[in-house]
Amino acid sequence: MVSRQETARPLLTPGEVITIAKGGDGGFGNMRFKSAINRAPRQKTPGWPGEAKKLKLELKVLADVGLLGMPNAGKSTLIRAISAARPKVADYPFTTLAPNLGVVRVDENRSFVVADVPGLIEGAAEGAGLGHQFLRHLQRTRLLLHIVDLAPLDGDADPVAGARAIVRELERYDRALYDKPRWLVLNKADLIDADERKARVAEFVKSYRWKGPVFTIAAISGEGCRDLVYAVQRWLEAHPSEALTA
Ligand SMILES: Nc1nc2c(ncn2[C@@H]2O[C@H](COP(=O)(O)OP(=O)(O)OP(=O)(O)O)[C@@H](O)[C@H]2O)c(=O)[nH]1
Ligand SMILES: [Mg+2]
Repeated sequence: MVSRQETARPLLTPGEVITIAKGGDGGFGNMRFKSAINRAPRQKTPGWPGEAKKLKLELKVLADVGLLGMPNAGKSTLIRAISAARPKVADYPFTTLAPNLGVVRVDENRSFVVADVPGLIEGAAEGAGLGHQFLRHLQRTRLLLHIVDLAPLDGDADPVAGARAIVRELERYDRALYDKPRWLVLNKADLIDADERKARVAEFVKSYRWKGPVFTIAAISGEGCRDLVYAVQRWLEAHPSEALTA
């Protein structure tokens, strides 16, 4: 048997109905054979079977903004700080095992949705850590926030190398995801002395060779989060979502 893999179209609106497999046909019954000389026909045709297909259904969450980062970077802490979502936060990697959505209410009439996904590590494409299976949930977002722990507890950890590794994984997984607008969010600023912060941020940006938007926050206390949230909302309003495709 020839196995054929095809991608069905996405279901994007509630209640949407599509035909995936055509139903069978019952064939002709005796009425069809009735005539003046054959008033009580006993003929029929057997009909034809319907199509049978094996389907793999995939759920992709819909969010405006996706959080991307290494385990422990503070993604779940950030979503707790800016929305009513209450994902678990803990000081060990891979606390988040499934995506969480949070609605960020900027004011009475304006809000956006953020998706917190499990952390990503180098080698995810080969299945390291939780692999990159959750990255598909970022495919429908419009803006990615790359959360980086600026003050890792492990003094030998290099945040710049870590940030590069994540972006490499992103590129390997899906070029379109890599090309999405991405902002750098440097977290855990509270762990750095106030008079050192500016220099540490500048040093990071320079060695990471980052030219895009950068925000410094302490998700744990909410410091800097308001500016970030307002900037995101403004950006989303300036870049209305295009029609959704697969
Ligand atoms: N000091 C400080 N600690 C923080 C900050 N943000 C997060 N943390 C701590 O960092 C640890 C990891 O935070 P999480 O929010 O669980 O990190 P995560 O990125 O969601 O991690 P995974 O779900 O494992 O990918 C927790 O102990 C948090 O309390 C911050 O701004 N400052
Ligand atoms: Mg988490």
